[in-house]
Amino acid sequence: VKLEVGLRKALQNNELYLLYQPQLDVRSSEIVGVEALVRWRHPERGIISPTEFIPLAEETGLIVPIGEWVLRTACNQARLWQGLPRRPVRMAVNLSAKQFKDENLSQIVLSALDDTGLDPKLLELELTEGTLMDDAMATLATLERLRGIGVYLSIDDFGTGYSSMNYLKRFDVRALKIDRSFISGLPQDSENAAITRAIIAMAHGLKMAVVAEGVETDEQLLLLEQYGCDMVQGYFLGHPSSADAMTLMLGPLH
Ligand code: G
Ligand code: G
Ligand code: MN
Ligand code: NA
Repeated sequence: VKLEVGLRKALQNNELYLLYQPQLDVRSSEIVGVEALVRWRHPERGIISPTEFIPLAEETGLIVPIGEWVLRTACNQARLWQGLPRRPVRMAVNLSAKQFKDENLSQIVLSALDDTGLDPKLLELELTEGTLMDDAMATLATLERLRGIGVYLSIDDFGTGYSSMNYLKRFDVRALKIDRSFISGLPQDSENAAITRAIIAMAHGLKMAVVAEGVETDEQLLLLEQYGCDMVQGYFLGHPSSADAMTLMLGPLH
């Protein structure tokens, strides 16, 4: 209860902030995207992880205003990076189920894009299998509206939920993010290797790109390159970092 009271005030007290983790294109080794990850600087308890407060935000409905703040802050940052003398980076934002089911979602996304001037194709919305499959008919309509805006859609934590292949082929989604639990045992774990290869083959067959999450070693990166994985994200490529640190990492291309 105490944490909930604090979370209600966290937004107005400026206690939330975003970190950004790079996503690299495997072939070019360039940073092609970043994922925004929220943190809470609690006045007494210090930094609180989203694994602790996002579920609370979901339960209380606070996820809607918090999610809107995340979206606007991330779009604003991406708009700044859009002006760098290099290829612009896509900004990935995690959407929770409550946000996805909010009837105002497309309005919220549109106004975040309009107010910041960010190119819609530079905004990626990450959805989980659970969010998408819960009410697949409603999902089809929502995805269509979001695709109409021109944003890039991806499925996060892929492989950990319950995806219907029948709907997967009908969802207009651009990328699958392989959950890090499948990557962590590579290259030794032959079962995870088989699953990873199968997800990559399926995604490519459906004309989707694949991002491997949780890449922590050069061996994993090499293996994923051999498997034809398109993009990688993880501590080996870069930890979640402040906007300033990420600006330095992005730098000019040449
Ligand atoms: O950054 P970290 O690995 O601690 O994130 C833990 C979990 O919190 C991940 O599942 C991540 O998707 C989720 N998360 C991080 N930032 C956000 C956010 O802005 N919105 C939502 N809904 N989830 C987030
Ligand atoms: O569920 P989602 O994929 O959005 O979660 C992203 C979370 O994964 C972030 O909180 C981030 O801190 C964490 N993360 C990112 N890279 C790595 C990694 O290489 N290893 C581990 N263990 N966690 C990672
Ligand atoms: Mn994510
Ligand atoms: Na994930």
